[in-house]
Amino acid sequence: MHYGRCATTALLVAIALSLASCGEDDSCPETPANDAPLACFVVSPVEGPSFTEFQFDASCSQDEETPADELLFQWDWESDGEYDFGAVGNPHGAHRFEQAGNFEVVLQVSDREWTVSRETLSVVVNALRARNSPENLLWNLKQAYDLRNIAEYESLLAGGPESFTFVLSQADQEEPGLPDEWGRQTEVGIHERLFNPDAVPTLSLSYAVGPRQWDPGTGMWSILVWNVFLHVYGLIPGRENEGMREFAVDGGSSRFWFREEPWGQAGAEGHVWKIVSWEDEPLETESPKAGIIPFTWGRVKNLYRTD
Ligand SMILES: [Ca+2]
Ligand SMILES: [Ca+2]
Repeated sequence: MHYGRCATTALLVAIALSLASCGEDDSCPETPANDAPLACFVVSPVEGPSFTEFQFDASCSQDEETPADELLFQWDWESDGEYDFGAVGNPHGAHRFEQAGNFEVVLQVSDREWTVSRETLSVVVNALRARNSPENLLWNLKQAYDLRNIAEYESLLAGGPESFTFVLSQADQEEPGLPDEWGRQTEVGIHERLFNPDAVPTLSLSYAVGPRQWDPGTGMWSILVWNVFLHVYGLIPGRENEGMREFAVDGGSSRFWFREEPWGQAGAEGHVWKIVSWEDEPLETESPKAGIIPFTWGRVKNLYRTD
């Protein structure tokens, strides 16, 4: 590890230490240099909902002097400076993040001289949950609004075009021009426009989730969401000349029906739940805030229909 020259007075000592080549020209051989390892890893997936098990593979790491199975791999999942997991010779790590956010995962690779290198990769934990319960679907539905995540929204309704139906409330159906119901493609098309931040700069949704109820009529579970507050401020397709308009659902409620998919779709993760239909309930109270007209969820969404 040092590169000094032998002093002449040290020559005999050096010979006594059997450093035979440290001889006639008064110079010691250089101790072979130890290069730092190359820290390298891949992660899969790079993005996923909370509790996704991210798999980290550092087997692309290498070192000139230390065999791969003697390298030490240590992981700091959230780059707080404390290594959370590590082992000699095992380049594989796995971690689940409970909280949503962007995490910088740090890998430190040490060779047998304890020379280290680090590599950092980002993973994104989004606020979505595994679809293993109706309640999680309703959580994800709200997140799809918050994140304007049309892919998640569409996927939530992915029971198939025939199996998803949105039914308007009786009050809505009495409005001229409103259909009795619409299907998945209409629902998705509406949300492509609602989630467009250029057309709708302000969009917020909140609701309370009630208990599961078994509906023997349909053979499905249903859940009433209540205290629905949906606030939309934006341009309405076909009526852009009116400028930005403000619409809100203020204390509405809707009922969702769910179907549990059989084994196979979700593999080892368990059953997957899907939203089958969604029925708008009439507003029980008319409670208009100043400047905001109360609407049911369906009527607000109907503003963004273009078909
Ligand atoms: Ca090395
Ligand atoms: Ca840590």
